[in-house]
Amino acid sequence: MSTGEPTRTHPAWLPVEAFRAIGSRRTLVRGTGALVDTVRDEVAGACARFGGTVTHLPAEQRQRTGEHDGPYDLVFALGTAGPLPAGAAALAAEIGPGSEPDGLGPEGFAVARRDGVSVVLADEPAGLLHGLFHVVRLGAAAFGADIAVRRHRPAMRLRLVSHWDNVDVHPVMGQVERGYAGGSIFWRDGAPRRDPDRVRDYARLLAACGMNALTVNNVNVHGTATRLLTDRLDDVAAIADLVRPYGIRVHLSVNFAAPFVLGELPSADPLDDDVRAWWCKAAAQVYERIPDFGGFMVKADSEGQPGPARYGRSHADGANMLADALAPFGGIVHWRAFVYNHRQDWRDRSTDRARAAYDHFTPLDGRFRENVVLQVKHGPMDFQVREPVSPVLAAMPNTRLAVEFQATQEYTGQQRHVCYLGPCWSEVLRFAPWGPGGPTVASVVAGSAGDGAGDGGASAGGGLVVVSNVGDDRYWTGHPFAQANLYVAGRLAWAPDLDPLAVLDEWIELTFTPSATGDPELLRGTLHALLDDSWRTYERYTAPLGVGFMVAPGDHYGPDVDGYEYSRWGTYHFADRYGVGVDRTRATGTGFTGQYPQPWADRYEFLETCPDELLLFFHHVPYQHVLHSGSTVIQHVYDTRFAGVEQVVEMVRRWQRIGTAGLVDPALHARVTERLAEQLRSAEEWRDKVNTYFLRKSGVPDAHGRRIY
Ligand code: GCW
Repeated sequence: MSTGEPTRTHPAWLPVEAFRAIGSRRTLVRGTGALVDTVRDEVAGACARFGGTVTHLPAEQRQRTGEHDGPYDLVFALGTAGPLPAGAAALAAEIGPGSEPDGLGPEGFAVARRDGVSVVLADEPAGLLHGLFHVVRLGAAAFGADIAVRRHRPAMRLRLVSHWDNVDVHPVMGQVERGYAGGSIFWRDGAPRRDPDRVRDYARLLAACGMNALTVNNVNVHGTATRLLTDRLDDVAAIADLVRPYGIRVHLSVNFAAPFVLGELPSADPLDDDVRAWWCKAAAQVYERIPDFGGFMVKADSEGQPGPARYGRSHADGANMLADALAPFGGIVHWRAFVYNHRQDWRDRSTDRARAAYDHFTPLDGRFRENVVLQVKHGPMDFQVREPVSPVLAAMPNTRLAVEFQATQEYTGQQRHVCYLGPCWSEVLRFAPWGPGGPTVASVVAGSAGDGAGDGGASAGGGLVVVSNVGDDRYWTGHPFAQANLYVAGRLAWAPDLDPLAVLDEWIELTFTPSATGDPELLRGTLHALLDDSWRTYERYTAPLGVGFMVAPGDHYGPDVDGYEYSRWGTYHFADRYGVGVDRTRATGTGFTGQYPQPWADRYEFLETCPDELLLFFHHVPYQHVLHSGSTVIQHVYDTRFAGVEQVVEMVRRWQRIGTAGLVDPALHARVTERLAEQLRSAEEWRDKVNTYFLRKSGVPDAHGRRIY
């Protein structure tokens, strides 16, 4: 049956309905600047729809009297923009510039409501823009009871979406590497896609969840993509022009060997003067064309990408060369820490991929320039459904560190499965590597963890990077619910202490407007129930207890328990007839536990204190080992696989009720229904293959006698 899907792109978390409250009020916008114009235009668009009015008085217009008096329900004002209506002026004096020693910062804003006027103040235009979306999120509440003064500043300065979009279609990876939402919104078959509306809408969505930067191309840079830096720079500039009105800066993934690959120099040695000069010239050209360009992202000496090692140079040498080229213009190098031996011999038990990033990078702490950000995947392996936090994040006090998350669901169901990652990322950000009460990962990457001990610019922090899950699909993300992952990434980058389930509700509230006749509580409750625990549900039917992988090699979708067991990728579970798991202890294993500071170095080292959910990441144990939960490992494997599938069955059932009640757009309902059917099929396949594998290996039957093949 055809789903009869409309062709218009889904508005995600910015449907017109989300602007009803603003659009039906009288708004004054006070200030000058391109982003102030964006605020005005957004409000004007909403007013055209919902009958309100907007008055824009640029800062220069100080003298003209009367107009600023209103009456207004809502005032957006830059601190320096001149006279305000009486009520707003009083609030402005209280919360505006000068009320705090360090002001509101380049993107911060303050909000308050009193005597029937809501006021948003900022020092800079970007702050007003973020303030606008804050008011959108508040909805009607922005115009109800008084709101006490509250200042909002992003915890992280750099909040970047990394696109793994290829310019040319890659023969294996396609147009978007690990993309599960169709083609690229930027590129098609070697050329720009030229869909300006789409790119503008995207920038708007990113701004509305708190992001401020993106890369336009894959970290694996091949073919035409290498030339984005040189003769294809116009294509990058065109994207930058489209996203700039929403405060989004463009960054570029570059090929470390570009001068060599492009045939311009015989080498790409970072200590060679000609190479250094080449990069300086390239950077200068980029900034001439794109004055607010963000910087370079580099995957070097990793999975076949070229890097400084070829010339016997260190990652610091490589990163610093690029940093020096960008420094005069204020650009940043995002240098990825995802470096490991991808040609390992599985017979070699001494090499541990989990150790690699730490072993490569911690000796270089303090040697990176201030405008280098070391970008660290949140776990030591590779975006598995459950991993410990990467110890690198706690081991480089003199380096600006960024944490990298993966919204594209490579290992978490490829946007066919519902898997809301907010709780996973929140756990990472709240993790306290030095023990409870100490600094968290969020404070490390925000640059607020230190005691000033670091002198390498670490206090600036490297922020948060998320690998995009967006494509040219009508719903942006294939699975409409996968939108929530991009949304929560932005919200957590802005405010890492937010409760991910509250963010989920916020996303639901913005995105889904129940039909006038429907039951909004049923809709909201169902959506919440489908997503809130979906990450743990996915974990329950896939690889157990932190052991990871067990996916089909290549496309990484679906179960293949031994798929990577005898491969070169360093991702093993070591199951035999006695037990399973990777011994990463200092006592008898690879010593990885020693990369953590205390108390975790010991907590992970000993069975008595290792958390259940990571047991097989750190230990090889017999099947009859008893977990803290009281269950044996083997029984836990069976129980959770059965439970996980049951939960998916329940999800399907709940979603059917929503359809019968006609609570959502039928096309969206159909899309989710189709994906849930596949999730259920796949979850059953995982359950049966994993259970059967372990029954055959261990010979231990299920205590409840359920069907295992
Ligand atoms: O998880 C792996 C992916 C690769 C990806 C790599 C990386 C872009 O399988 O496709 O390459 O991570 O993060 O660089």
